[in-house]
Amino acid sequence: YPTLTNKTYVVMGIANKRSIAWAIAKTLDAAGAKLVLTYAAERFKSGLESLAADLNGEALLLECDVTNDAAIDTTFRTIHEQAGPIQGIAHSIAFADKEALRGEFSEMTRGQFAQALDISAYSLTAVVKAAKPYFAQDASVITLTYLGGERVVPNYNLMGVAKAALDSSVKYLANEYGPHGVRVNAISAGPIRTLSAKGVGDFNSILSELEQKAPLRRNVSAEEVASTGLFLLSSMGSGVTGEVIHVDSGYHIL
Ligand code: 0WD
Repeated sequence: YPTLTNKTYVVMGIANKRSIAWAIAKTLDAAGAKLVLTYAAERFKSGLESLAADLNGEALLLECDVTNDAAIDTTFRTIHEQAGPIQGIAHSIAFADKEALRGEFSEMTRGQFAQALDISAYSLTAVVKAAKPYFAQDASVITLTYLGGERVVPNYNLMGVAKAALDSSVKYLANEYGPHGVRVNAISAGPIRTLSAKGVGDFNSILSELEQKAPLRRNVSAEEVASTGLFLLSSMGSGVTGEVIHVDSGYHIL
């Protein structure tokens, strides 16, 4: 592992121990990083506190609802005050009404569309913008995306459109922030059983299809996603920006 001692990393989107963001936090912690963990709402706080107690380092825990610009600004100002320059951010946040993640794509409403795109795509730009004054030199940002944004995956529906917007945002942000020394990349994870995944209709079929057909003939773990995250967030990934790396047992090549 590269050494991240004394470097501050912000991990956003831990709902519980199954969250991909939690695997990323553990991996960064193992590499010696100073962690800031943000959670969406008060109800996640105590769960996160007990998870964070298992980390080697002492993490700073802050509430940050990404639908609220003032909350995002306050969060990043506080992070800078309490933890110094930000070396990296892992954005692992998405939301869509689960009624829009099954059945016919066009049955979704304008309101469901706006909410999903706001939380799952716009929030990345909102976060990067708020962090701009506080980035360390050679900072790195990652987000989590999914193949359903590149092509049709049954039931992924509205979230597919949100991921397409997210993937495109990664490219525009990478281009804008590159001259400031900030890299922006996405990891396209294979299906992993988490709270969010439960919202996707017939998620089990997506898992078994990958297991049967992907080159590696098995599903991926959150830890495998996290180690690619460590690569992108550390100096090991220093030449990489605007990229989507698939951690999906190779399924996307089919
Ligand atoms: O198969 C999977 N699990 C995959 C997930 C495959 C490929 C990509 N991903 C993506 C997801 O789309 C998401 O972007 O990975 C990211 C993390 O998802 P996860 O780890 O699978 O799911 P989960 O543990 O539920 O974390 C997502 C969290 C939310 O949890 P809830 O259950 O409350 O939706 O996103 C956060 C929240 O913690 N979140 C918010 N954070 C701040 N403000 C907000 C918000 N308004 N809304 C949701």
